[in-house]
Amino acid sequence: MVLTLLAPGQDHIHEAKYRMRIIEASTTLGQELTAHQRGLFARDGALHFKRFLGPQAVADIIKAIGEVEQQWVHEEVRTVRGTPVKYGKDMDGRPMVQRFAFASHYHAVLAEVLQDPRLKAILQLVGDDARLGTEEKDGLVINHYLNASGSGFTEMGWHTDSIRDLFLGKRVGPMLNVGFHLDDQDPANGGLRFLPGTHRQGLGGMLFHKRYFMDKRADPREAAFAIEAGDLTVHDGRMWHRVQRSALVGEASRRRVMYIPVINGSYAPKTAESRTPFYHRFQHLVK
Ligand SMILES: O=C(O)CCC(=O)C(=O)O
Ligand SMILES: [Fe+2]
Repeated sequence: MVLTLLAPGQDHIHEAKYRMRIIEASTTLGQELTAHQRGLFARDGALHFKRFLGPQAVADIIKAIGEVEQQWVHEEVRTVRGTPVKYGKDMDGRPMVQRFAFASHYHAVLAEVLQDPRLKAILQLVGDDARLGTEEKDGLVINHYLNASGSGFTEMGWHTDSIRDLFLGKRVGPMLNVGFHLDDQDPANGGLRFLPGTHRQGLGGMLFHKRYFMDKRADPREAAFAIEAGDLTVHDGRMWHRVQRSALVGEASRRRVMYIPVINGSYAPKTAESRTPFYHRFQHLVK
């Protein structure tokens, strides 16, 4: 079943008159993925599991993120293993971290989330040799969006995550991004948008389907998830996606989500000596 609602598109009013597809949540995540779950992922390139984390776990994670934030603000951490940290100002004018990288190395609570045995079922989508990229790519990334005057992170233009492999001169290998959602997100107000099926587009589509990060316009074929805090999502790294700026402002627009990549193939850990990859020079386009 496909649910629909009117997209907000407040930035692009002329495009707002289409019905956005909401990808229905799949059945609960068990020890193994069901044939149906695998089928949905093969077709759409995305899956949504409700209530993977309970309210207490979400609260604990948010507290842990706050502690890491305090430490990084205090120590003026600019990059972690070569990946830039994004800063902004919170509602009260205090500095805030809006994009963390390799966060699981900075708090036991964040490391523990990644030990959850249910994540093993997700690895099956890539294969027997799949692993969580806690040391690779940008590790555990935490995005903290806020639609307010001091914020440096409100939206993100169209992109695929796999393009980074090309910039690093690597073959585009299988890659998933697993998202732990920490705030409710009514898709009518903004949040993640993606083009189902574009993970099957091949290299040409991955390179040229849209203008990377510059294009922020809604697409009539885009889909979204109806997210509650604690939900888990998975998307294929080759799939086109973007983040729609919240139609709300201030506290009600706050959206926190953590992503860990699932990868296979040769192990390519980042270290304190790692240099900033070229693709991070696009960071200034993301505000
Ligand atoms: O915030 C999201 O849900 C998606 C973020 C994203 O696409 C990214 O960090 O690459
Ligand atoms: Fe992404």
